[in-house]
Amino acid sequence: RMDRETLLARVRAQMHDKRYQHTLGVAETARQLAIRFGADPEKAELAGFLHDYCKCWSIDKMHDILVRHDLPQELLQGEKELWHAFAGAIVIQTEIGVTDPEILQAVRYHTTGRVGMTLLEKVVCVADYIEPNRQYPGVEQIRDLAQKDLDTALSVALGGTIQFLIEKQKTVFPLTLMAYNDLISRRG
Ligand code: DGI
Ligand code: FE
Ligand code: FE
Ligand code: FE
Repeated sequence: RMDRETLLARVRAQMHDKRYQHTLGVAETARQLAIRFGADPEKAELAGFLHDYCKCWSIDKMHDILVRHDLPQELLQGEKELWHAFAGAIVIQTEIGVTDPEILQAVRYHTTGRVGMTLLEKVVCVADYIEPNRQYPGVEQIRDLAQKDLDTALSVALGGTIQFLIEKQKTVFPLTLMAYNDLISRRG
């Protein structure tokens, strides 16, 4: 396993300063959420630190990765904003040496979510929505919910994203919609 200095420098080199500040915020927030809800804090912090590894990569560079790993056609034909999550899960294996499937899944699904998300996946996804540098209408409500109810925080967050996409007349990726429905339909 790569030493901490090298890991920090490697991630730092992939992105501009603002994105790195967000990355540090997600890592710390994910660690705190993991402690609160009983996930592994070390895994949460690492997944949070790596979640946007490819976010600032060029479309071409991400596209190359995705076609070489035969990902679903609907992903390649769809919204490019989603690519960094799927590319990231591949690239952190080869460039960082991450093998833990739980961490890889948390990175892969941090943007869209999916049906049957694990606790670690939820922690990273919610941390991405509420880390201290995030500012958008409704973020305070999601921060409050994340103090006690992770599933509700996540369903409100995904619901807000879906609403935002509809307002902008953008496509909603099937996984995003299915993740939202899954969380809502499981509510007791
Ligand atoms: O990478 P971040 O900016 O930290 O956050 P993210 O990975 O959660 O989301 C990146 C973008 O992806 C965000 O602007 C919203 C967009 N997005 C999320 N789900 C969908 C989506 N865009 C489309 N078109 N469809 C989706 O289902
Ligand atoms: Fe992201
Ligand atoms: Fe960027
Ligand atoms: Fe992010």
